[in-house]
Amino acid sequence: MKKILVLGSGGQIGSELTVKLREVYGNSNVVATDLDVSRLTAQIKEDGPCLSCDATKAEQIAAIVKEHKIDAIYNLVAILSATAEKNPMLGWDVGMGALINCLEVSREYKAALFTPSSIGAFGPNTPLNGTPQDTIQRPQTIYGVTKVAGELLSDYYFKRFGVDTRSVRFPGLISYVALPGGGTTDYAVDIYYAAVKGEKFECPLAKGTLLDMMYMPDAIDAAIKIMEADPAKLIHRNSFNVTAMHFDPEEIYAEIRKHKPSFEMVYKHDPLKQQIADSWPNWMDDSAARQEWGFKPEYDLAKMTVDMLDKLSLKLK
Ligand code: VAH
Repeated sequence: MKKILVLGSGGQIGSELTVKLREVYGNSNVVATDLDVSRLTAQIKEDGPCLSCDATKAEQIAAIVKEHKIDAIYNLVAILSATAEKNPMLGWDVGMGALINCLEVSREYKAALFTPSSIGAFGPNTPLNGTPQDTIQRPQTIYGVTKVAGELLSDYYFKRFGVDTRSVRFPGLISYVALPGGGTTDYAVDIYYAAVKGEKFECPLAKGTLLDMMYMPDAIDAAIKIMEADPAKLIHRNSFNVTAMHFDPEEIYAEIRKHKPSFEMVYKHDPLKQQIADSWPNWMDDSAARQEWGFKPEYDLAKMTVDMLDKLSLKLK
């Protein structure tokens, strides 16, 4: 059975991806790591191997890959868009430092490597509606620059050294397990928490701000499915557009009010997040992912809203 290393198991994606990987490959075959292991959920700590790992230090990754005979690395280490914009060098050092280390270790130990990209890899002169798989990418955030650089480096390592690198451009991810941190799309998570807590929600993005979004279960399935895909069928590798829905604040607000009619939202503009969101696609064309490796999300806004409200009602009671 494959041995998997997850870098960033304490983050929004890692908290759920690690659990699902253990279901697929077996608890003892998935090594969960984070810079701060106290961030790991109790379930992840109990179910399988957990280690501290600073992904900006190549020797720490290499030691784990060697000792555990790792076949595939999921590199989830990044500083998200809005936070990185406040500290660009941190965003660059963490995002690119972790990636180049993973690429070199993968090359040396012949491990496959998954590193998520993002809609943040596009910029204001990218076609915003039906954003093509192959199109101009001139992002204006340091997060976006690291994602484009990451896509190019990952493709380079595949072509130059045969490293099995694969990636998807995630939209905004919505989940109830671990809170996101410092993302432009985080409002789409925070709004559900406010609704369940009975609080008025202050939306940082303006009415009409369309963004691609995905429920975390679909993101987790996509991350695993692409790594299990037949390499002979992959025309692209780094990185596939994937999306499940797109909406603006009014649409998610209206969907929640179907279940919580008294829920209130007001707008409290965040200029930085608005500027970032305005430079990202309204919605992407993800036909390449669907054709080359069978990407097929299960959740739309209505189905996600029912599940988010149910799960948060249990979590927050
Ligand atoms: C962010 N949630 O907002 C992340 C993501 C597509 C957005 O990369 O930075």
